[in-house]
Amino acid sequence: MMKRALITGIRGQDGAYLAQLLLEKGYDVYGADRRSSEAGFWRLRELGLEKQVKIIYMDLLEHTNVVDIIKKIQPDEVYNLAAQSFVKTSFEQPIFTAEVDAIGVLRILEALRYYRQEARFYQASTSEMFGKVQSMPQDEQTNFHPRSPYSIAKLFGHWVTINYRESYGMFCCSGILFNHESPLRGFEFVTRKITRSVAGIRHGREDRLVLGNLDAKRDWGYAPEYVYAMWLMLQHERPDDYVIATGETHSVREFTERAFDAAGIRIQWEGEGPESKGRDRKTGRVLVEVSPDFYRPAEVDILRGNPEKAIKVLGWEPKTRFDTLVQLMVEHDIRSLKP
Ligand code: NAP
Ligand code: F7E
Repeated sequence: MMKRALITGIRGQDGAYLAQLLLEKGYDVYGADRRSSEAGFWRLRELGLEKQVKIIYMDLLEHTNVVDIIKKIQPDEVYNLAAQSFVKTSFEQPIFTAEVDAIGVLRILEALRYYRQEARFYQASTSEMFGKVQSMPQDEQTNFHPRSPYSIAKLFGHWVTINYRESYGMFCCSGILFNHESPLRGFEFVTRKITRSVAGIRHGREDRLVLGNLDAKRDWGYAPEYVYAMWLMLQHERPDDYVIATGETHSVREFTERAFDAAGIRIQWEGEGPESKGRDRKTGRVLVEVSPDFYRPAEVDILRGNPEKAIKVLGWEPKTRFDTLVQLMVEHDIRSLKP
């Protein structure tokens, strides 16, 4: 029989790639959307999947709605990808973020406990939970020190997922995923903001790129490989938690430099902190500036994950390395912004 999967956050980056993977594997895919005034699903459309995913309305804030959907669909696998996922916004909307990213997880788990206990459940946890890192690199044993309302809410989601596994024997997995990017990444996240702007500058449509903290470092991987890890977790005989990462770390400054390189523009840096500037080596024109508007009240300075457990137990492997990732995102944006 065809397996039935329910993906929350179907409108997001990971929702689209996971839907693609599950459809290829022959699943019946239900995509939960909270409904917005924006018609259509641009990411599903970009992957040619708009007609293949069955869209249903489900807002994680609405308990009866969540219960109703679980009762009706009776999914075999549930992937909870829905979240207010932008860290900066979580400082401005901490309560909303906690409602969705923390209590929202519990709403799904409660619905499953009552109406579909045999379903396998994936929770989208995050490297942001490591925050002010306690050791390098971070793995499943590393202590958490979250630095934003987002990561604090996600920490609740992580622990409640483990708790439902331990309390009720439910098949619940938490994937601690490090940053993963792609041409479907939201435009407010730093990688996409950079690649989009670099493409705009290359086509003469934009003047300059304004960023926040250039010295923040992240472990950036390629999103399609990360959704594959989610699926692997739910296929394993035992539910568990896994770190998914590349094991490399790079700064926002390096990402920016590589992105301009990929567009054939060499950047020369000058100054420090908010005074930093990036100039075109050839023309001397300022192409990158810093504005404290993009700083966060508390920053996560550096993240680097150790995916050994996922490699050994799941047979997962990070394939796309930093340079290739930057290159493919820039090339995509240059193509798509072409006049
Ligand atoms: P994304 O693009 O921001 O997608 C999240 C989706 O959740 C959005 O489509 C959003 O709907 C939906 N959503 C927000 N509030 C909701 C609510 N109340 N009810 C139902 N749906 C709601 O995020 P992503 O990058 O695909 O990430 C997927 C998940 O992994 C998220 O939980 C994120 O926190 C987590 N994560 C991401 C990364 C990463 O690097 N990408 C790393 C670790 C963990 P709208 O489109 O209507 O806003
Ligand atoms: O920031 C710095 C910023 O917004 C990365 C989410 O998917 O990954 C993501 O969270 C770094 C931070 O991602 C700008 O201060 C500098 O240090 O791309 P980001 P994030 O906060 O790491 C994790 C794993 C998730 O779980 C989240 O859902 O870049 N930075 N200048 C900037 N960031 C942004 N957005 N914009 C800037 O102009």
